[in-house]
Amino acid sequence: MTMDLFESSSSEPWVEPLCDGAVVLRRFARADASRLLEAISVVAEQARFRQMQTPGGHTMSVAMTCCGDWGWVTDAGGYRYQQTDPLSGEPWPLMPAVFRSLAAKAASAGGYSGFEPDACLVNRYAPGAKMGLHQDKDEDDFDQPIVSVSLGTPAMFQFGGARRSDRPQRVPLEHGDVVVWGGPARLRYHGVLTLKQALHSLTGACRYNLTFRRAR
Ligand code: MD3
Ligand code: FE
Repeated sequence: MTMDLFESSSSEPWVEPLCDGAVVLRRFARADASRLLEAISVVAEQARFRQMQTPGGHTMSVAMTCCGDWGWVTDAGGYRYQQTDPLSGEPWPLMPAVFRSLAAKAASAGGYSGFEPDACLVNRYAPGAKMGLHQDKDEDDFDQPIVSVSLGTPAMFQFGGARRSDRPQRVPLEHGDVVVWGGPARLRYHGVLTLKQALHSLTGACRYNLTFRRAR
């Protein structure tokens, strides 16, 4: 096989710079995907997926759970991180080792060495679910990056500017793609368009997204 043919058929991850402070690590998590999905099941046995209420009283279409020292919640009282699952009153499940190591590996590859997340939000999208444009600003230190891992069916990510009114770019995200957001990209508006009907061999009709954060 020639080098050209070899390269064009390679399934090795590749890097796509998105903007100053953000990179997409295409397929970076594929080799770990089945272990990550198994770990999601273990987390969800202890803290089940739930559709939270926004402070305005709407039910989110995305189902969520959390693991690590801090979990992100929303209800009539607002958006916040807390150390216990409001459904059980128990601490959130421990962050699985495979989550921790992938997050650190990806952050390093994206230019942020020494990333030690204390929170992981696990989002589950069924067909029809979406996430409107928002900023992630409930964390204490915006100098810490966020690492996001997509698993399952493909989604169209929206990536805006510093203001909600800045017209967003569209970035397709598929199984195993990892995005590292830091520095000047950390507070940019972002969201996910309505998930289309599709099937993935490991997740069925669902898309999962893990976001690793340093909450405190
Ligand atoms: C850009 N999740 O959970 S991850 C979220 O696919 C969230 O479920 C989306 O936004 C999802 O808060 C998108 C990508 C992402 C995460 C954090 C960011 C993009 C970001 C922070 C700043 C800029
Ligand atoms: Fe977000």
